[in-house]
Amino acid sequence: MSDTTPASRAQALRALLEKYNRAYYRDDAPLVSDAEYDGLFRELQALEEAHPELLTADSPTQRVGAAPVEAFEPVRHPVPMLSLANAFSDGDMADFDRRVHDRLDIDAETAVDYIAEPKLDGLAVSLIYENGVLVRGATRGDGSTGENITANLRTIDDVPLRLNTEQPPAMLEVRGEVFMPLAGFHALNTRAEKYGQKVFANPRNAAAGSLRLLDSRITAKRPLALYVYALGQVEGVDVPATHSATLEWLAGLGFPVNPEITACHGLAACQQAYADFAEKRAGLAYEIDGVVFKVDRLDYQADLGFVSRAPRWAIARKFPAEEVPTLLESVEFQVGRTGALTPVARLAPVQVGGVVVSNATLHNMDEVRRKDVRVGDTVIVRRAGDVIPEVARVLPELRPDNARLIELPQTCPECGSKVETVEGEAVARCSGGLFCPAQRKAAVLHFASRKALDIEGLGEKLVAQLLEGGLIEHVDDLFALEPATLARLDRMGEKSAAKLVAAIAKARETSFARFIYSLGIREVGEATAQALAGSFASLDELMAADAERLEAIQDIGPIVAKHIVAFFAEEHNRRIIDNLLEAGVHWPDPQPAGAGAETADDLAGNTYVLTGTFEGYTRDELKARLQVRGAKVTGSVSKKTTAVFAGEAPGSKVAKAEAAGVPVEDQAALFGLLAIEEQAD
Ligand code: 9MJ
Repeated sequence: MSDTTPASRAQALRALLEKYNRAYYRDDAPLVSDAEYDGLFRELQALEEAHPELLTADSPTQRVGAAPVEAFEPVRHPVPMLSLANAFSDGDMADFDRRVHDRLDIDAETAVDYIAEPKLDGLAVSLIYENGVLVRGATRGDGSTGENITANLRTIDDVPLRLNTEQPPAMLEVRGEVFMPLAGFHALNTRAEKYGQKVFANPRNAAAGSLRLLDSRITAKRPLALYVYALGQVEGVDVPATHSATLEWLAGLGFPVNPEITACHGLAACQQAYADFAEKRAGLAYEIDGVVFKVDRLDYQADLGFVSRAPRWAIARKFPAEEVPTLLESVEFQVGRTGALTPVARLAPVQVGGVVVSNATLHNMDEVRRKDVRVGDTVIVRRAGDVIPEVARVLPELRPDNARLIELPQTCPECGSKVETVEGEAVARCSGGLFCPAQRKAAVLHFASRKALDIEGLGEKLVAQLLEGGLIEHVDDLFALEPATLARLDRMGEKSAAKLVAAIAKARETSFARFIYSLGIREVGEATAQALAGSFASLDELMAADAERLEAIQDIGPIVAKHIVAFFAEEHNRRIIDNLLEAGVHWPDPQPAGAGAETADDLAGNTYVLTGTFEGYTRDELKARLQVRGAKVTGSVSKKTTAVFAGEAPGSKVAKAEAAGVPVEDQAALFGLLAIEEQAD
């Protein structure tokens, strides 16, 4: 696929990582996220491990950081300031714990005590106190030589200028992280924007940039904070026997120690602490990018020692990266329900946001061209939260000579029909309509999906078998399926066949809105289907509506109206609808006009949050019902939230609402508002 050799790849990676390093360390202006850097760094490390002849002395893998800039005086660290090895999974943590046991010769059943610390994303600093007085403050630099930034560090309120003790040690070096809490960061950027000054990309840059200003009067105005977490060189005092006792001792001397730090007895407690911090993360006043675990006993730490870049007694468990580089191996075009062709990237599998991703959407050809994506490229894959993975951008520096342009096929890859593109529209479509098996399959899957008729067990493989075997042609044929016919299918026993038939039978009883949604009319999503169901007394009335009548409904514009009219004008669609009704698909009569105020804007100006599960309705359905009436429904609680509706097993949003003084209401209140009768079953 690519004429990249390991040697040329290693060289390209080294050059790119050097460039990123300079931007990060020297200019405080990172070009890429840490996760992106880490991904490329690990690729280079793996290449060098597999091909040791490729390793060069100046490879970025052989260095801790970058050389210091010249403006500040270089200072040598009496004890090297090392970085931390990373863990990305429970498995990595278990390996770490096992290595600790093995090296210390502790049997597997005996739990080791660890300390879990939020991993701050700021700038590591060293503070040296002679006879209790701050004499020098420095950055980490490359680990052995940093920059003397004493004047700047003195301006930070959290940095003690004198130790809080009558008997100070002759020499005490304390290490920690200077960071910028989020509130200060946002305020700083707001002000910078107002005065046309430099806006920082993230709190880490802002902290680093502020600490390395040549004029400490400006640093003094920056909202910087400090948490300490380690000792360096110490003379003239006995230090405590454990890391936790050291932190307490440091707190007593006047240093700020993060109150979130917790003790973990054994591996399982560490895994739990990680999960707890992941949950807490969004509520913290500062950014963290993981959790650092340290062996508590300092004698154990001394026995464990160091390996190349990092101590063996500590590990940083990183939160899953949401943007990661990987190789784009090929592109295929997927045909959707409406015939739309979506370019899908087939990728070398990578962990993104905690799951393995090997496919990502490229959206459409306009996006492919705008991002200049080519087969053979190293691309950045992004997956934030629950969203589907996408190719965010390309790393052009790593493009091999034989990278291939991506071209839209002239004919549908599924049915061979002509592919049509409409001037001014990004989407290309297969013109085959329901002749195209991919469109038919997608239509059946949509009909059976959770938000439509919700037929449990009718998945992709089964639908493909039903269509290919000629057992169904369209959605209405589902209701005629017999258990005996189904039982003959691959991987389908009598029991599961009977279950599927029962699930199909159950789907006959539905709601007007779900039925409209299930038809798969272009541009008619759940909210539009709800709006339509609320605006028409019957299906006949909806089917007879012209564009003008439809456009009178809130949120329905001329394009959607046109698609609706065209759908019901199609003879074939009317026949399928007749067949569905004949097969017994039904729903309760709509509310008498006026009762539900369905099309009124009576909830405009209100913002609601839904959490937990509600009887008989998905959160999306309820959200649509609120939206139709003008309300806003959001995913997170803020002071602007009118109320939080909490169903069964609600999440942390209830606590957030209570803390913010936002009213919390129950299912009955929500159903009352929406005029939904609570069901007896
Ligand atoms: C951060 N960044 O929060 C360490 N760190 O300990 C914490 N970094 C560290 N500890 C030894 N909490 C080397 C680095």
